[in-house]
Amino acid sequence: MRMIFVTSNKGKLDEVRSYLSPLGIEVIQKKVEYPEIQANTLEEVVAFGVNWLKDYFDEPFFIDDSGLFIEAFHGFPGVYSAYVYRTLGNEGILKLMVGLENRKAYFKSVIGYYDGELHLFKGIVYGRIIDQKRGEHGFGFDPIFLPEGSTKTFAEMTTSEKNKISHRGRALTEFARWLKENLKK
Ligand code: ITT
Ligand code: NA
Repeated sequence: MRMIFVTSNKGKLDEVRSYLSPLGIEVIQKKVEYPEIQANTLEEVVAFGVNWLKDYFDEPFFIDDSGLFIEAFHGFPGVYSAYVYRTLGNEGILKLMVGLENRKAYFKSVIGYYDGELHLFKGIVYGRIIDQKRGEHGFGFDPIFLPEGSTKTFAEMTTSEKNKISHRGRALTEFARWLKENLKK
């Protein structure tokens, strides 16, 4: 089957394809800019986005909204992650964190799938922000994030290694499980 993924982020697309194509799902990218409201949670951002997009397609589609939540900053950048990545970038985050002992952070991903109604799938991965970038793979904040129990940053992992433990990989696991249950006729 084929499924529409609305995103402009190539890194997300690669991860989603790597996860779903072995399950027989062909992922079609659509770059439709949808409004990302300033909300308190990723779930609200996703719900608003899906609602805005739902009349745009005549077949099921999904979106992914993600964020990096840093404990010492009370969860910032969180829902503002895309803006902060564009403006401060990894170097900016590292500078803000110089001298901070509490390096704890987590990534969260919320997938919103629409098939006439909205279904949400979530994944979280805990870890820490290291003090220098490491690795060339992945995208976004991957070079500064060391997941719990790992010696490699996300940027030092292959896509499939990252998918096994990442926020998005976990959300995709939930999504795939749901599809398997609900698409069987
Ligand atoms: P869309 O078109 O799918 O909305 P986006 O890049 O705007 O793509 P988000 O709104 O979800 O995505 O913004 C999240 C920000 O966090 C963005 O700057 C990403 O680069 C970053 N990010 C999201 N997932 C990440 C991951 O798995 N690893 C590293 N950084 C990530
Ligand atoms: Na976005």
